[in-house]
Amino acid sequence: MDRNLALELVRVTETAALASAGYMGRGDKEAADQAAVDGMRRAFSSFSIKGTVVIGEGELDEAPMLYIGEEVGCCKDGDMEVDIAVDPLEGTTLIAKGLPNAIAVLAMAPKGCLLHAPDTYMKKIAVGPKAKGVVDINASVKDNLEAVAKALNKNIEDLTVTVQDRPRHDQLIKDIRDAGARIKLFSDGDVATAIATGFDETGIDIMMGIGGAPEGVIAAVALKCLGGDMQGILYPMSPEEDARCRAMGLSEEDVKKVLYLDDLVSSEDCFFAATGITQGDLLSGVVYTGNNRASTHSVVMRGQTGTIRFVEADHRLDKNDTLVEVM
Ligand code: VTB
Ligand code: MG
Ligand code: MG
Repeated sequence: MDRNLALELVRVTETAALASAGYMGRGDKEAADQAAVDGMRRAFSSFSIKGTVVIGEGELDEAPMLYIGEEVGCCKDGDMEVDIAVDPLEGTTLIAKGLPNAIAVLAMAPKGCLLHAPDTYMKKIAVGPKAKGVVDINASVKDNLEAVAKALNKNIEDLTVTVQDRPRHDQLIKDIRDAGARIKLFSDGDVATAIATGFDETGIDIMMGIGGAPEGVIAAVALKCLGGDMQGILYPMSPEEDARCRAMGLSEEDVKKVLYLDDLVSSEDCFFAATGITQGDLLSGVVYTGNNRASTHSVVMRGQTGTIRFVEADHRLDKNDTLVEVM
């Protein structure tokens, strides 16, 4: 894929972030989400790819935009066929309350290279590049923490594990505490915390726990670009979720299989982009700087070369056609 697509991708996540940031603290998850979806979709319309959404806002009947199967991009002859995974507002509750780590995010890979994850939960473990190859999602928490501590040349007591604050993680949290590691609980947004494992300055070494399967695939693309590691196991928690797995042709046995990084995203030729909406561990949020301006902070990664770019942008809200249209 053309390396110039990286900047195009950032435009898309920036637009989604700017479109939804105004809803911070309004307590209206749906409106913020809709604004992000509208912004992202409009930005896609001038992006020269032939893209198909494989992870999106849901099935056509429940999601009018960025639904699974929707074609995006203004494809011209010769444009590359790509699969796209989007979460225009990852962390709707976070923005509704003005809490940290809401991001606009998307991932892209050649056609057929992203796992078509059913809309169920997924058990996940993610680590940065220094701990690549040492974790095993089926090993005990203690064994994984020992292995990561060794790889990072730290004591277990110095490790920071990030876990979503949910009752389903009570045992996991207890096991991490018993092993002696530090924990950073987060209320929502495990894409942002998974990515944070790839950057020393966030102080986050491992992300563990059960979150969304679609979010798992998106995070996996980032970890692939970063040279980190991630494993997942689908984790349906209701009969409806079991049915979604069956509908995608997955048997009970298939569902239990460990999904390695290469199963989640099977090509190195992938891209990942995220823009902060609220202030986060890695990315700043949207800041309204006055005089119709707003600043954004994004990260864009390319798997082929491993280049990671941080993009700080200053936007004129009244001059950008796409934004004027969606805001
Ligand atoms: C997960 C997580 C997401 O929502 O999907 C979570 O991956 C849903 O978990 O990052 P609950 O049903 O327990 O709320 C997010 O936190 C936000 O989309
Ligand atoms: Mg979403
Ligand atoms: Mg989400």
